[in-house]
Amino acid sequence: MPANLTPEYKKADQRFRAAATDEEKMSALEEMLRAIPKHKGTEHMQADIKRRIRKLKENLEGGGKKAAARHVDIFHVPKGGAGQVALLGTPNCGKSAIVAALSNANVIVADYPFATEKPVPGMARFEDIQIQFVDTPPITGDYSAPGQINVYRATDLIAIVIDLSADVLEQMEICLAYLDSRRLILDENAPAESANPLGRKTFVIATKADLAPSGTLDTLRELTPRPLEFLEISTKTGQGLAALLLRIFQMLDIVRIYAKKPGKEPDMKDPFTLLRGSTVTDLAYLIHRELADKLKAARAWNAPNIHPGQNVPRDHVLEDREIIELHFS
Ligand SMILES: Nc1nc2c(ncn2[C@@H]2O[C@H](COP(=O)(O)OP(=O)(O)O)[C@@H](O)[C@H]2O)c(=O)[nH]1
Ligand SMILES: [Mg+2]
Repeated sequence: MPANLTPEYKKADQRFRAAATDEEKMSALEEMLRAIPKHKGTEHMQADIKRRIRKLKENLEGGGKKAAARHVDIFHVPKGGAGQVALLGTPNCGKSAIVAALSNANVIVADYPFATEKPVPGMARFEDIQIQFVDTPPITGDYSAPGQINVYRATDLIAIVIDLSADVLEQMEICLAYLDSRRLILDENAPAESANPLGRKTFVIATKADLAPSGTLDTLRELTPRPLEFLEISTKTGQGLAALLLRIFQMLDIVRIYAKKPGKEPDMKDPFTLLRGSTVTDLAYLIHRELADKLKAARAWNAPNIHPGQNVPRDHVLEDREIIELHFS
């Protein structure tokens, strides 16, 4: 039975992953528990959420003593932009070159391994939004930095980076073993009983296409024991970079909404981004928590099946590129 998770649940789940403090985590977990559809198919997930709430409570209650010893987690990358993609790969596979090619982040691209020691975020522009890429230290068959897993747990998308000019099957095996052993791969088609609440959407960036012996990607695709999507690029020639950003935008499953004040032109430069399935109420909440309760009416433009400027109800589901005018009491 599929879990049929609602946008409310997914939103709370995103809040949980973005949470920087235990208090924020607690509030998000409680919301997840409220929003999760209650049926047999989600019992496993409900139990998992309850277990995490219990553990967090213990932390919070014991917090008085431990507070002074709180350490800085260099693997906590604050989220920015409309969504985050964390790279995963073996040494020298080309992770830093990807972040360097797509953003102005100050990453080190080097032909020696382990040049990247901690995660470095960089912002890439896609049309009128920013997507955050996180460059990471490499993993090998027997080593990964201890805190690195937190980057992947908290991110929106995991990109396995494979160097097409090296041993592709070995790299894939190392990356999949890393993710599998930490239950990080999300199989969206899995039945809810075996659904993995810690899983993240994962895809593959096959890079250094300019150096790849012909047929390498086909072999990799055939021999990868998972239904992963492969995107082929070269940071040297620029091949595939635009397509990569477009697919990432689609995988993030977000909509861009332009807000408009009554009687004013809409702000077309800086859209709000929300998860697909979000409503007018969600937009109001995002703009201003306190004002959301005072939302009286809304009008929409640029929406399918809606006349320009037509009134829409609070539960109107937003589509990408809609313009919304909110009226508060
Ligand atoms: N020809 C070619 N070389 C690349 C490409 N991407 C990265 N490199 C080279 O591969 C080496 C390792 O790249 P880097 O991004 O530092 O790898 P990382 O260890 O995964 O961060 C560097 O010498 C890069 O110049 C590519 O698309 N084509
Ligand atoms: Mg690097």
